[in-house]
Parts: sequence; C-alpha cells; structure tokens
Amino acid sequence: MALSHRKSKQYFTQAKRIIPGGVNSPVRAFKAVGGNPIFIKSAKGSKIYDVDGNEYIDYVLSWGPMILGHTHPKVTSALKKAVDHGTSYGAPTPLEIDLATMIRKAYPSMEIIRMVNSGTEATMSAIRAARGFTGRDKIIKFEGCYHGHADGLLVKAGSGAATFGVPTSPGVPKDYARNTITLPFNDIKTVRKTCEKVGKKIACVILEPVVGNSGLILPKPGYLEGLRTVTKKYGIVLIFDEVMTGFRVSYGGAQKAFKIKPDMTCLGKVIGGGLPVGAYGGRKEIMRKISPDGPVYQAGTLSGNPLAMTAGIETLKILSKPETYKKLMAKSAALEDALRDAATRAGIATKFYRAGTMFCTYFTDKEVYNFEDASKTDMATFAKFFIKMLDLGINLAPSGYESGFMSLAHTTADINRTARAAYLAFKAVK
Ligand code: KE4
Repeated sequence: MALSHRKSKQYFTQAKRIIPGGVNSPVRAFKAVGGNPIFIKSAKGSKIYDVDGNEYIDYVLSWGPMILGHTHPKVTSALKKAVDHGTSYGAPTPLEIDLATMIRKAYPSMEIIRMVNSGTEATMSAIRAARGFTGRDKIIKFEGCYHGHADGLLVKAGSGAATFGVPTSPGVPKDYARNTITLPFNDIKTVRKTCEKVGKKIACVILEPVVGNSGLILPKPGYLEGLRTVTKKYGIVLIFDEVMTGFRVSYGGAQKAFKIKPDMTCLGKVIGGGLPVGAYGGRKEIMRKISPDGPVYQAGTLSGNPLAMTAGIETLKILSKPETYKKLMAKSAALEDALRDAATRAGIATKFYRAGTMFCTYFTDKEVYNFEDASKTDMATFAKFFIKMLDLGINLAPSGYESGFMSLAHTTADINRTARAAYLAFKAVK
C-alpha cells in the first residue's frame, strides 16, 4: 500500500500561498519527478521522518552536509553547550582559527581561508578575488556545473537550473553573462582553443572537479591535469569548487584524490556540519588581496558564526580519524555493489557512477562524460524510479541531475533494504 502523504500535501498547499513554489530552494519542490515534497519533522542517523510519520533511509542528507548522519551525538551536544555562550557576536572567536586550521590541514592548497555563510558566497567571493588578483574580467565555467546562484554563474548551470530547464536564468544582466564563457566538461581541447584566443583576458577557470550537479560525472584521466597546465600557462586562477566534493570524494576532497593543486578552493556543506557555512581560500598572494589585507571587498554579518564553527569543528574531528574514511568508503562501495546488482537482476540498462561517498544512477546504456550526455539519459524513467523508491521508504534527491550521498550512520541493514527496494523499483519502471 502506498505511503500516506496527507499532512505533507496540506502543508505544501499552505506553503505555496506564502513561499515561491512552496519551497525555499527550488530543488526541494519535486517538480521534476511529480508529486508533492515531503515535509520533514525530524531526522536521526541514516533516517529522516516526515510529518505523516513515514520513515525513509536518507541519501539526500541535506544535499550533502550530513556526512556523519543526522543528529550525531557529539555534534548535537557541542551545539547545545555552544548556544549557552551566545549565538552570534559579529567579532572574531578562537573557533574560527580552529576550523580554518583543520581545513588547511586537509586542504594545504588553501593557505589562507575566509569563512562565509554558503557555497554561493564562497564561489562568488573566490571569483571576485581571482578578478581582483589578475585584473581580468572573463571567467570560464563548464556546462552542467553548478556553483550557486550568483549572477554570472547561472549560465548553463546544473542542479535545479538544469532540472527546471532554465540553465541560464532570466534576471542575469547580459553584461554579466557576457563575461562567462561556458565550455563542455571533459573536453580539454575547447579550453586550450579558448585560451589561445582570449587567455590573457581570463581571470579564472572554475569547475566542480567531479560534477555532482548533473548526476555524477567523473573527470576523464588527464583532464584535470590538462586544466592545471593550461591555466598556469596563461596566468589564470584555477578554482576548484569543492562545496560538494570536499570531504566527500576523500578527506582532502577531489584535489587530494586526483593529486591536483588548484590556486583556490571553495568549500561548504560538510564543513558546517549541517549549519550554514562556506569557505574559500587559496594561494597567499591571491588571498592577501581580500579586505582588510587588500582592496577586494567581501564581508558578512554572520560569517564565522560560533554555532556553525562548532558544528564544523566537531564534524571534522570525527572525519579526521583515519578509520572514519575506511568505514565511509566501505559503506559506499557496498551500496554501489548492491545497486549495480539490483539493476542487473532487474534487467534494466543503467550506468552507475561513484566518487567516494557520492553516487548516481543514470537510466541509459551509454557512458556519461558531460552535461549533454546526462541530459540524454532517461529522466522520465528516473522520475518513476524516484517515486517508487520514496514509496518503499528510500529518500533520493528528486532530480536525475543530482548526486546521492552516503553517511557514516548508514548500516548494512540500510544498504540491504535499499537494494531490495531498488530491485523492485527497477523492475517496476523497466
Ligand atoms: P549553497 O549556496 O547552496 O550553499 O551552495 C552552492 C553550491 C556551490 N557549489 C556546488 C558544487 C554546489 O553543489 C552547491 C549547492 N548544491 C545544491 C544542489 N546540488 C544544493 C541544494 C539546493 O540548491 O537547495
């Protein structure tokens, strides 16, 4: 029998009257998969509970941050203590030094780090720093990569922008978009050609080194190295947007896994342990341009918020233990095996990709190397699969253009239950 979503439906009707589309971020709206979003009451470990009392194994994990699982006791108890000391001061605290130090240890390329409040702030500030440093205006980004919702980055973007068919958003002035050059991912030749023509006008190349906003797309061997070489040649700042891949592809992110040193890195999600945080950082000479050391202005009332810093520090404390990643990777590999096996047994054509704790199933028999490939996969079948999985108690992201996430809290029982559900769902949509 199908799960009841009666209360969620009522809340959605109410929410739509006062909030655009009833949601505070478009990807939550279930528009691409049909049906109504589930309204959440609580979450614990690997599970999330809706207002109708249904339980789901959660692979959305707040779109990535909850790598320890929900309400981890260490994070929760540290937060409870921190609240009693005050929730915001608008003045520096030792906590900011602690988190920045932990981040720099994991990402040595981030020699100087500035805390902000979201991934969007991190990427837009990093780009401003790159422009201020180089004195150039143009940027290169890649189709299907999503770097938050700043003007100039919403050009051929992934995530919700791709899901809702408006990869280039109205409201972005043409003059902004003119400075954004968008190229296909995984095609180094187009980058070289562009740089031959206008390389000295380009401030930065920004990318998700593993693209998690068009499903999951891995860089081809040599691609990231190629970008590193070409950016060096033309004095272009190479920015890795590791808002999603940071602490997820490995503890040191994609840059550690693929052994590439970018000039700048953007982080978010995991470093806030479920509270709103972003960070950007990189080479000293670039970051010394940031105000008040230098002239490039960037600020924030709540930046370095003590609660957010506390949640981030507690999360990284656990993640920095060597056994944590052994467990995380083993669980992620077990899920991969189980899902591949379920698809094979159900006799349905899928392509499964995984990078550390991030994963995605595309409904296609062809490999996916870029956004165009991703958009040719069978999204209608994904939508049916999603609905069926939800009904079987598995919470996936409501779009075929999003990655799934694994946490430390997921158990073998969760993985087995997910595999059983996936087999039934694959059969149902075949
Ligand atoms: P936020 O501003 O949403 O914190 O981060 C923006 C961002 C930047 N860079 C990358 C690689 C990202 O993945 C994101 C945010 N990702 C989306 C969806 N995949 C978050 C969910 C949402 O938009 O509601």
